[in-house]
Amino acid sequence: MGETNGRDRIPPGQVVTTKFPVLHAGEIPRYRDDLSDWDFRVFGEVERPVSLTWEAFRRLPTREVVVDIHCVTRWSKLGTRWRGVPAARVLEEAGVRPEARFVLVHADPDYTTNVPLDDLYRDDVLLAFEYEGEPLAPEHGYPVRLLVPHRYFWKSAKWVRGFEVLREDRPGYWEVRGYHNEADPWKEQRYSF
Ligand SMILES: Nc1nc2c(c(=O)[nH]1)N[C@H]1C(S)=C(S)[C@@H](COP(=O)(O)O)O[C@H]1N2
Ligand SMILES: [Mo]
Repeated sequence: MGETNGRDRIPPGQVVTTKFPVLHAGEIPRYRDDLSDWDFRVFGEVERPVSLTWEAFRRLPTREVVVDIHCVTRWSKLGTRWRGVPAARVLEEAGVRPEARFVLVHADPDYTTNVPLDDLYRDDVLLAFEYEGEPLAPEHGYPVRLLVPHRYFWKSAKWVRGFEVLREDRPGYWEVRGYHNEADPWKEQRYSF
């Protein structure tokens, strides 16, 4: 699938790779085998702040998506297959307040990235736990990463641990360091300077 009609699937300035580069700041986090030290929190502008255990998270309905991903360092990967819980589903657990507009995504180790709340209601935005039919590799975000395929890949936080629901936008780790707030690959929104 990936390579057919590849041309119009490649945003400006990107090069297709069949490899899967690994990029992150800090060390790969390690979790207990039973993931008893893992949870997923939804907090901030919500009716019922929640903290989902691994078991509770895995009871939620899942979906599979096949999407193209685009890294700001200029590689794109076509037709990647992921399974996960729709991000919208965990927001539903917490009940988002009507004033909310943005989400600061929290991840290990001390990583954050910001997205508009509406992004998380898209069908292909997942809290992904499988890549190509296998659990995520530690270096790609095991046990769970956010997948936001319509924005540059730094918004797809690996080792994701929570959504902080906000009324006002708050820039994340790379966004305060000069990466573009919107990160739309089709508009080449790479940096803010
Ligand atoms: N927790 C965490 N997630 C992260 C990062 C990070 O430093 N920490 N880096 C981001 C960046 S800059 C990129 S390009 C992608 C890389 O994902 P990959 O290593 O699976 O290709 O992860 C994103 N998610
Ligand atoms: Mo990146």
